[in-house]
Amino acid sequence: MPDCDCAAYPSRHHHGHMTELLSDDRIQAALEHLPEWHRDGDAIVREAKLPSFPRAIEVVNRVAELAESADHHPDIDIRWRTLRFSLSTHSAGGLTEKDVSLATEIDGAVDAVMDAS
Ligand code: H2B
Repeated sequence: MPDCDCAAYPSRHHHGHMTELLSDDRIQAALEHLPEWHRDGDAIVREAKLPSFPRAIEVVNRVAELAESADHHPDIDIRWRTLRFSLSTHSAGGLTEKDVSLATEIDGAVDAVMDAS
């Protein structure tokens, strides 16, 4: 696999390498597509309230699988049935496309468990 498929992107829409720090503008643009998320300094954060503690843990387990697959891991705070996810790329010292991508996947996990509840 090439380590970049830059050639696939028109230059105006080039999103850079997954591990590059994002500009403030790119973070703002990404958050427009992630309405559940807000920026908190070098991280993006969302909370999700599930119908029960076991359902919340189900979300955590799904996110654990997604994080392992991506080799990118969120901070997770569990308070009964409310979860708080905080994403940042520690190796880069801030936000990268990896965080945007994982945020999208976490939304999918929350929605799937909500729909099953
Ligand atoms: N997760 C996050 N959020 N930031 C990192 O810098 C990071 C990670 N580094 N998961 C990964 C694992 C690194 O330790 C491995 C070796 O790629």
